[in-house]
Amino acid sequence: MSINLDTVSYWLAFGAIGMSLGSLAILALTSKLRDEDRHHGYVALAITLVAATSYFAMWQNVGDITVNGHTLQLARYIDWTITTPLLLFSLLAVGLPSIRSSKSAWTTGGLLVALIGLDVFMIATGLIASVVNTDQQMPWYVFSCLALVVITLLLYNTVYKLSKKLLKPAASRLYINLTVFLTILWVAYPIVWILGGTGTSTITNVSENMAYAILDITAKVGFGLLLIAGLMDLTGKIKPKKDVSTIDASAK
Ligand code: RET
Repeated sequence: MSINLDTVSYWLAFGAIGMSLGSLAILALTSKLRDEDRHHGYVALAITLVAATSYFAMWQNVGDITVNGHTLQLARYIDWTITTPLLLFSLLAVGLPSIRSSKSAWTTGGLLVALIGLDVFMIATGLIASVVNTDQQMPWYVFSCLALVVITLLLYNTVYKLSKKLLKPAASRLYINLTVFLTILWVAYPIVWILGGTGTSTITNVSENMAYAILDITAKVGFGLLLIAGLMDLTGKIKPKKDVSTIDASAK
């Protein structure tokens, strides 16, 4: 069997295998977390399992449609609609105490709802930009980018400030490190979109699929592993009591 790096199918198979192996690694690490902290691992696992399935679907050309002369992979947009809200949930679950123990349950819940609402709006308007005629694309692309800007501002400003107020420094530091990691990757998506077949076709179809596969594996598997490792490190520093999660034990 020969492996040809210069095909779309290679990068889709790479994505499916990467997400599957990543899921196994996340499962193994989750089993090492305390019971009180396992929810973080389950969310990370849900993210990589959805992505593994989506890559398998794209590899099999399930959900491919032809728009303006190029192939649009609907499975990507379904994947992003499910996994990006889960990623935002993961971040907030590290950056803020649980609603039960928090003095500001409505603030936490409100921020989560606002972030997820903006995120679904970002993916939906991005999908509209991908299917309308070329001369109608720009406003939808701009709406989507604006949502990404507001999400980033909320994460760096509102959520981080609250995190510093409610949690000990070691915990809010973990939150901001993960936020920086994730937002740098997120900003690359609209760049790939505009360079790829959905936008200006500046890069080849193979490069576009390669870029998304590498970004997706880093943003999902890389993020999940960093989150779990960071949490284990925090547990060592905070030394939480039984039945109290590490993040709740980090509350000031
Ligand atoms: C689109 C196109 C329109 C403009 C913008 C986009 C943003 C997409 C993002 C996707 C993130 C995906 C992740 C996947 C998980 O691993 C829809 C490409 C702003 C930010 C993180």
